[in-house]
This record gives sequence, C-alpha cells and structure tokens, in this order.
Amino acid sequence: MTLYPITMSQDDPPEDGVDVITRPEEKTKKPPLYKVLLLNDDYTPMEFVVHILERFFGMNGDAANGIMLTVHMKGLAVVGVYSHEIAETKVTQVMDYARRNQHPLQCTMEKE
Ligand code: TYC
Repeated sequence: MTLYPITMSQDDPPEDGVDVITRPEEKTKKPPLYKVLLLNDDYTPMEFVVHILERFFGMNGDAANGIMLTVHMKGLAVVGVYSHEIAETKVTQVMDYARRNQHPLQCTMEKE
C-alpha cells in the first residue's frame, strides 16, 4: 500500500516519494503595513499642519483640521497606513517639506 503526503491529491502520485508540506499561511503571507505618525510640537503653525495633511495624505479640510487638533491635544496621531515603501516616501516628503519651510514638525513610521 502507498501512503501519500497529506498535501497531495490521491490522483497525483509522488514523483520520488517525498514532498514538502507547506502550511497555507506560509504561502499567502501578506506584506506588513506601517502606520505613519505625526508628532506635536510647540512651534509648527496649525495651518501648516492642516496643509500637510491635505497635500500629502489626501484629506479634506475638515478631516485635516480634526487630525491636526488630535495631534495638538494628544501628542501624536496616525495619519495613514501604507506599505513600507509608501510609508517611507510619505515620511520623507513631510520631513523635507517641513524643513524647507523651517518648521520643526516630526513625522515617523512604525510597523502596525
Ligand atoms: N502644537 C502646534 C501649535 O500649537 C500645532 C501642531 C499641531 C504642531 C500638530 C504639530 O503635528 C502638529 N501651533
């Protein structure tokens, strides 16, 4: 009697009697996501932060104002969740834009 590995179909005989059993999770692992965080400071003008959120995170004025106030009151907020590459680009764009405009605004990312 032939015993088949559990991942193989009974219609499909093993080629040399050996097969690797892979759990479904290992075959279909999703790429990790990253939160982009905006941090509060005492100097960056509120209107500038609202502008950043509209320009780089596609928010409308009301959403941008609400998130800016959350950062102002709580110290930080998540402003978006992206793949590693997109999150890194957003952080760089915000940091460069703030620096060019001489504001100390800080933006970071962390794995979700
Ligand atoms: N705390 C700033 C002020 O009072 C406003 C501010 C909001 C700064 C959000 C940074 O990410 C920030 N002018």
